[in-house]
Amino acid sequence: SKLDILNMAGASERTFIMIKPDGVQRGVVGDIIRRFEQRGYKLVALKMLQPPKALLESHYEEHKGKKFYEPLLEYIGSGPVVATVWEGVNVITVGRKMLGATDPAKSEPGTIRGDFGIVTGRNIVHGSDSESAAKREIGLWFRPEEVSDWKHTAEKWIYE
Ligand code: IDP
Repeated sequence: SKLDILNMAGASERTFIMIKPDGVQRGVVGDIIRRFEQRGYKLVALKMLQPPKALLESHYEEHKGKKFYEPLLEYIGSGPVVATVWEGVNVITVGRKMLGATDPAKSEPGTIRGDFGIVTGRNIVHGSDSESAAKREIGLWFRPEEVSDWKHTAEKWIYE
């Protein structure tokens, strides 16, 4: 129906969520993935990798020259990360809410950073902050064939 189409609008929105090396070391990879799955979002790409420096330089290019830039590259490059792409209505905005504020001290309990982090320099997880950032970041971290198109059988129980 028309309503179904309306309520499904934006269902193909995608965001890039990365579990940082501290999230991996702290053993919260499964918890973070579980939160997005249980919310109803669809996992369309997932890999663990040791991020190459050039990739991190591109990913964080907007922060080049800031005082936290070098420590940031060292932190994210210090161990494997888990890179994921999630799909669903408003996933970019809702994903950022699920992450919490950049500074875990300002993140509400119940958010990922508010539950697992204390300081900005070890804030567990990354999430795209806009549509253009999401497109750019997904393209940086994944080849097109690494992103799966699949149908959620529960879709009609997640969307009206
Ligand atoms: P975001 O990750 O919430 O989008 P940004 O301002 O884009 O926040 O910063 C990117 C990342 O850089 C943060 O998640 C954090 O890891 C790191 N960062 C930002 N500001 C600081 C700082 O003042 N000290 C240490 N690390 C910082």
